[in-house]
Amino acid sequence: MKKILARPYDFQLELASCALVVIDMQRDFIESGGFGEALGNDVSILQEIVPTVEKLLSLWRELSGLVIHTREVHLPDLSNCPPAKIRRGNLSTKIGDPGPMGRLLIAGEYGSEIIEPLLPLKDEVVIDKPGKGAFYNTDLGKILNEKGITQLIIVGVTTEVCVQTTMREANDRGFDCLLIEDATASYFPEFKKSTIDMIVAQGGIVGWSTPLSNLLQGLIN
Ligand code: C5J
Repeated sequence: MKKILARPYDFQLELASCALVVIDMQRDFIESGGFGEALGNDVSILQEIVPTVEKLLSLWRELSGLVIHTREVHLPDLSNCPPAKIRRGNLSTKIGDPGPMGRLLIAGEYGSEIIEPLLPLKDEVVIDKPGKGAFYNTDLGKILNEKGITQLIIVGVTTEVCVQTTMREANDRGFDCLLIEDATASYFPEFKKSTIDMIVAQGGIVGWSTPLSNLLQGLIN
């Protein structure tokens, strides 16, 4: 058991029961010309966390920890896309529309792929999810249970949408989640801060949060 300094109190990490979940580090959210930019966002703010996620990912691989990647993608005919996701916002550019990196958030398109520095290894699990949360309409829960995982280290984008939704879904399913603060980002820095505050409030009502430096420190002790 490794003691990790975290908010609201120390996280007791058990490597064999803990998976690293890397959420939606896809071109569509992080690079220019994707879904995130089509919604009017500045994607450079998400790019800032890439080196931190990369550092954690290589360390986790060295430790032989379980790595799970997720992608927010939909089938080309949109048959698995919750209809509200297409309707919502009355946007001029919607999921499935063509963009410079292919159709937005559609499986198989260039923009839907995970960015180069964080590409999954052959044996790593990649969960394609039609919802914001990674448990909704996916095999994630089954895979984690089969592998005896009870703790999740969570990183990725965006903090208040897919990261927070996944963390809440995981929490309700009994997983202890530790969010790595400098390995998650939002297009809205104030939303990131509020999300972290909400997660750790009331004794960790959703989970724990800490910077990567504390995780690294705890792992070497
Ligand atoms: C969003 C996500 N923000 N991965 N997706 O639509 O957070």
